Amino acid sequence: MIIKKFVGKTQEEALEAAKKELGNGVVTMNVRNVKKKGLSGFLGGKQVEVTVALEEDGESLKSVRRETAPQRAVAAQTAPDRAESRNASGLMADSSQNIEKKLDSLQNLLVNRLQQEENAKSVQAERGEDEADRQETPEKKEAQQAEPTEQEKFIRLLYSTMLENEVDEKYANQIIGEVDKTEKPDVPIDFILANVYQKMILKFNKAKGITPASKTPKVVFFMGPTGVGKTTTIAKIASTFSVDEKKKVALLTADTYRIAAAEQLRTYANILEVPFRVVYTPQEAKDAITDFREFDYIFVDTAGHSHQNEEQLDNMKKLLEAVDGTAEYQSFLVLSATTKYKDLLKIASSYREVTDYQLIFTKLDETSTLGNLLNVKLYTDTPIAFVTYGQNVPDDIEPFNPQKTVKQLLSTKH
Ligand SMILES: Nc1nc2c(ncn2[C@@H]2O[C@H](COP(=O)(O)OP(=O)(O)OP(=O)(O)O)[C@@H](O)[C@H]2O)c(=O)[nH]1
Ligand SMILES: [Mg+2]
Repeated sequence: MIIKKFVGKTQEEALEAAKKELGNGVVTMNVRNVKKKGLSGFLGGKQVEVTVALEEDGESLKSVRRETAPQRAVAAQTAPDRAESRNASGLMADSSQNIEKKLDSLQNLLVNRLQQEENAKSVQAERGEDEADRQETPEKKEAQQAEPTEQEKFIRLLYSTMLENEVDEKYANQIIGEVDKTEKPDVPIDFILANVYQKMILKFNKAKGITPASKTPKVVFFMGPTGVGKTTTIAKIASTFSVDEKKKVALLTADTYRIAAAEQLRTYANILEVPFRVVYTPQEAKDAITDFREFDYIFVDTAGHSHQNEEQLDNMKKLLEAVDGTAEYQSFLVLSATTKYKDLLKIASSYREVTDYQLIFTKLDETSTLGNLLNVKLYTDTPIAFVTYGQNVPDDIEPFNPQKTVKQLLSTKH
């Protein structure tokens, strides 16, 4: 694994430099704002620093082992000099030490827990020993030899932490299985953690998000079960695009099942001062899109469906077909992080029959386990574009941040 930092005026610029140097396979591990060096920094000049990782072909802990603990201690001592050196493209020298620092708190948590479990075990063992024969028996010796190594214990702990966070056993096994167990005896624990962390980030992949149309307008559909937060999410996104990015936005609702639903979106449209229209048929949707052809984005709210209702899913299909050919469109499946795993899979499958989509997860504030984000991503092979974490419009939404989520998936609540 190669870990490097790149700086640029924007995140995109830094990432571009990373891709130029390391290729398109780079994974963003961390993003932070940094002060510019020199006078411009003193005057408040800012830059964005992106830490990326690249997994080399066929890499496993085998290659990580090349750098053993004593070597890394030397690297740590020389790191300040290395961090200062830059090449012409603004690239900062490799500093895997820094990313380890980021993971430190996570590691401390996990190691503490490992320690606690060990202590509990040894107290139990001592109690047992008092009563049992203290003589060394062959069975005892064998048991001692089979004692797992620190690394094995740590991997087990990572695995059980994933399960605690409701990552499907199948996927947790897959991730842990990719960490080469046979080569681990003297691999430092922080490398195992960095490796698992990076593998999980890779699994999440990057969503395209909402992209501009080559020829305006871009029509964006939001679909999903009832009450997951479709309308609220549209309001949050519409606000970002129209207020922050100064784009021309129009809102449509095809949710004609409930009068209140249309009124809810109309209210948001009024606040944002953007046009709004209710469309009752696919043809009306088509006409509205033609009328709003000068707009950058048309966000379309749809009625909450039961994924078992064939007729409603069919109506959704007809709506998309009507738009196809009139304008470029994208679809988002809005799912609540509080929905049961099995139901999420059923919902994701039935909407897949309707169209391709990206995912939005809502109500992250209402659950303490985020395993389903990874589970549904891997089940659908569809990246997550946004997450929402509260009822506040427009604040409680952000583009999906895999780094943050993976840290949560590897964090223990004990
Ligand atoms: N806690 C929390 N509540 C949310 C979030 N997003 C939406 N809500 C709330 O969930 C409820 C339903 O939100 P709506 O936006 O009306 O959901 P919908 O999917 O449009 O619902 P239907 O149109 O009835 O299918 C509202 O009370 C929202 O404020 C979120 O991220 N966290
Ligand atoms: Mg709604």
